[in-house]
Amino acid sequence: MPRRSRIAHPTAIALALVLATPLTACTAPAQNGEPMTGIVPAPVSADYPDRAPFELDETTRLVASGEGAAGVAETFAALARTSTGYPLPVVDGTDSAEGAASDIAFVVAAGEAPDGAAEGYTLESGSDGVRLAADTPAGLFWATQSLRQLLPAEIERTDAEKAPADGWTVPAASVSDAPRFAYRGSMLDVARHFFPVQDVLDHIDRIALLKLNVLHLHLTDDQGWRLQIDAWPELTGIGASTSTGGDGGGFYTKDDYRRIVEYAAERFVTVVPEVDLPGHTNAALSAYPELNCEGIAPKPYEGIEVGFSSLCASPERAEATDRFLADVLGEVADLTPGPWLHVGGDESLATSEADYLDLVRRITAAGAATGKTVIGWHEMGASRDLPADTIGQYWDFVTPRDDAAALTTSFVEQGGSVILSPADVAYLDMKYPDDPDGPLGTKLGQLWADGPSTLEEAYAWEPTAIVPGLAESDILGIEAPVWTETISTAPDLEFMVFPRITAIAEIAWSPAPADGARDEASFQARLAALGTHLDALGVSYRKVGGVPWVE
Ligand code: TNX
Repeated sequence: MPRRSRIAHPTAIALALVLATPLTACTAPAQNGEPMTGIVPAPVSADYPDRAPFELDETTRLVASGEGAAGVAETFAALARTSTGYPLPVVDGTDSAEGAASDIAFVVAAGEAPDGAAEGYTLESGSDGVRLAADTPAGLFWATQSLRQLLPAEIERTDAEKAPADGWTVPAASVSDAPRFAYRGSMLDVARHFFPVQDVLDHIDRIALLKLNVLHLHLTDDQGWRLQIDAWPELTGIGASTSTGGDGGGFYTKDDYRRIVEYAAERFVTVVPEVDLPGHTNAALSAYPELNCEGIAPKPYEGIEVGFSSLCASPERAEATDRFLADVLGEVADLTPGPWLHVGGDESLATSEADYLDLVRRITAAGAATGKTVIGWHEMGASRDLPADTIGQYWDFVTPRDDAAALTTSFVEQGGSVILSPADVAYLDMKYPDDPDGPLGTKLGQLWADGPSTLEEAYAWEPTAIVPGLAESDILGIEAPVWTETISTAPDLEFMVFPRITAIAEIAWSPAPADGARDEASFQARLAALGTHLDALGVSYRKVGGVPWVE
């Protein structure tokens, strides 16, 4: 086969930056002892032998073997066929011995993942082919995300007119990988501003590239109710008509929502729906007078205050409130194949302490009655009546203030676990620092969580060092929320989310650094390579300082 010239394309330049392999070395150069790769989040181990690369060409076949492998290969093919224009047939490789040098093998089989890790995988590439292997389809899918990042950035292009890469090569590589945490989340607030289905699908594709496996959708808040509920039609009839800033409303029909869940599942992303209760409920209260203690519906709300609304705990409203809880949480759970149901519980400042404890007991019981494992923001740890396994989501700072740490350990004491979202480093709606193209001084972003917030801060924290007494095994995972009071368009969302979410993804996936210090230079170099993929995807990320972005 004629060798195509490998003229530098942006990814090649970026990879050259990070790989820059001396001719005599058998692995890529180490920086502070860590091998450099083009993959974000950093794999557990990755070697780049000084061997000829793999060349994907018009004869390449995707050879699938094992349960679920063909589906993963098809998802990869859908991306790569568009950009390469090659047929890339998915063929059954169960009985074939040797693949061709131009083939990519997709293997699901017991014993393939390092240490049997459920989401682990191996990736081998070179002039004799590519082999992706895992114990589970999920692991195999994460292998394809690494492959995606090792290919030229043009692999992401969906506009066929754009020039193809000068050679669809993958450097010779040997990767062995598995995640640190099982729950690696991105939270999107679709309540303060509504985001149409396509924006959510795009977001899912981008977080999957980073091996994040949870999309938490904050579906309800004071400013809007965003999911059709058949038993309570005015939740969307009235409650979905508004948003923050008077920017109009919107909601997902059940079919819309199923489409999101299905698209996510194809990318091994679990959707966690959140119905925020008992505070953050003005949209619901405005739709149904009987949910209010006074029996009078408040006006819809379009501001950015928090902590002024509450479900009613009084016995006169118990029938309506409990029916509301059972209907809403039941219908949401029915739309949810995943194991988790988030019931909020944060900032219920208009609820007395006694009422809060009563309502949390009823809310979490109604959540657990659906068969799902309940998640709540850390304030819910004030209750000692939580269903077993209830998960607390910590949103205070890297250094806990007030009683945030005690409220969080309460979940573990009651048999549950914890998701960490320290606001000062993991809230992606915090402003970036001021610089010529930064949004300080614009309406984009907030400052309350010790903002502004940098990429370095998003990268520099260690999950086990936040809440004293929490063991690694008490931490289900970490999550980066983006609240959308100030964010109303997909480009603005992308600008706030990227690149800081890549730091959160690396903390969630990559091993804890042995000496406690993350290798920022390695991260920044790999992020520059990833930037070329984000460019090809059309993501309007912020080119923060300190990263050698490829122009
Ligand atoms: C806090 S922290 C909130 C949200 C706001 C966000 C803005 C938490 C669980 N709730 O209601 O949207 O700050 O950054």
